[in-house]
Amino acid sequence: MSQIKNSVVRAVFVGALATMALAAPGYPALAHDAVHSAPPAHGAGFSAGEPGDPKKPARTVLVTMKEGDGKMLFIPDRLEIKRGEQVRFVLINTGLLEHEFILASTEDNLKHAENMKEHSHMTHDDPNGKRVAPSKKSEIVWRFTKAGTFEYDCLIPGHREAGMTGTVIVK
Ligand SMILES: [Cu+2]
Repeated sequence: MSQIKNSVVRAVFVGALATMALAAPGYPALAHDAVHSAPPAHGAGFSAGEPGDPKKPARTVLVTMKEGDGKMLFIPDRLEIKRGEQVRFVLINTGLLEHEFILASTEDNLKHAENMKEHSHMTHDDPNGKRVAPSKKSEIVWRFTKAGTFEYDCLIPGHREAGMTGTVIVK
C-alpha cells in the first residue's frame, strides 16, 4: 500500500520537475537521459534533506570548485549546519574542467558514482546536484531537515577520488 502511494508521489514529483524545466526559459532542457532518471539512481536522491524554497531566508555559502597540484577540491570542504536551516549554495567553478556538486548521503553518492562510470555522458541539473562548466556559477537552495553527516561530491569519474569531496554535519 505505502509502496503504491510512494510511486504515485514520485510520479507527481517528477512531473512537476518536468513542468518546471519547461516553464523556465533559458534553463538547460532536461539534462537527464531516461537511464539516469530511472530508480534507483535517483529514487533515494534526497538523503540530505529536501529542496529549499528560494523565497525563504537562507544562509549563503560560497563553494569553489577547482583543480591544481594533481588534486581536485571544493573550498570549503567541511560545513556545519543547524538542523532546519536553509542554505543557498553558490557554486563557482574556477577550474579548467567541468565539475559537479552533488549533495547526498555517502552511501547514495557512492552508488551514484558507480552508476556514472557506466553512463559517462550523464550530467546533472537536479535539486540536489548541478554540473558547472569552467568559469561558470550555479546555485542550489537546500533545506537540511535531517540531522547527520552528509557529503557533497563531484561524481565525474575520478574527481571524488582526486579529492573532490566535502562533508556536511547537520546538528
Ligand atoms: Cu569535478
